[in-house]
Amino acid sequence: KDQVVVITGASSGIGKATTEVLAKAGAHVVIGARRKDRLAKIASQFGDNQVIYQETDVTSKDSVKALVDLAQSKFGKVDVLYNNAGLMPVSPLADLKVNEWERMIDVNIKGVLYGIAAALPIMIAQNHGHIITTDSVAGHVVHPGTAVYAGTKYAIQAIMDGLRQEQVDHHIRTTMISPGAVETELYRTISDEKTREQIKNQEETAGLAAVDVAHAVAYAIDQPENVAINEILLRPISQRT
Ligand code: NJP
Repeated sequence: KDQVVVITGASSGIGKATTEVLAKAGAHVVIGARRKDRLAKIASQFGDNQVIYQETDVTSKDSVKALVDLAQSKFGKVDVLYNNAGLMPVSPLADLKVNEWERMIDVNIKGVLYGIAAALPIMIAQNHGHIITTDSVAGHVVHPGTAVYAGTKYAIQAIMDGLRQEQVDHHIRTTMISPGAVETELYRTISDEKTREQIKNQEETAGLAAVDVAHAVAYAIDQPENVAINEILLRPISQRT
């Protein structure tokens, strides 16, 4: 398929796996993240110009716009934007890790808004598009320690449903991919060592593989144009909450 897909947070985990699944199926994939060496390695698995990359920091709206514009200038259209970059430095509110709260808001909420701002004018002009974001089971339930992280994912639920309702006339589909535990590097963003080890152990024994989530993304993209899969919620079978 000659679809053009832009993915943020593609240097590891879900973004990397999705890049590989979609590129293997024939899509042109434009990938961004801060770790350029990782992006280069992922792109090098594929033939000329199938996967292209650019160093991207989603906390900068210019940086996100430059990534989306690269797809448009290189391939002449943007069919799908997948806002996937995210951080999860969870901790109890009373620990007052205010800098980490701000980073989660900057990446998990503002980063997604910058993606929407970059892609929407292009998709409206095309009268066609698909905006996907990685939300979470944490966009539906909160636990002690996850208040701010869950808050960012709840916020995305509102933003994406607003986007959906506003853009029906321009045929822009929206999808939230909402996984439970996935075995990725996300735990490295947790500064509290005890919590990090707890979560890491849980994920190592029971998490989904990143490629399982990638297949959910591919499913949403592969639907006929009039079918909008607005959310896919998927947990490893052993995850209760
Ligand atoms: O984690 P990881 P995941 N600018 O750490 C990038 C959600 N989720 O795949 O910049 C640009 O392997 C970072 O790249 P780099 C989660 O909330 C996960 O699990 O090079 N990119 C890397 O590519 C998140 O939204 C689980 O460091 C930035 C990527 O983000 C999404 O899944 C459960 C960036 C993170 O990859 C992908 O995370 C769940 C920035 N400023 C939801 N900051 C789970 N793993 O259990 C970070 O419900 N990135």
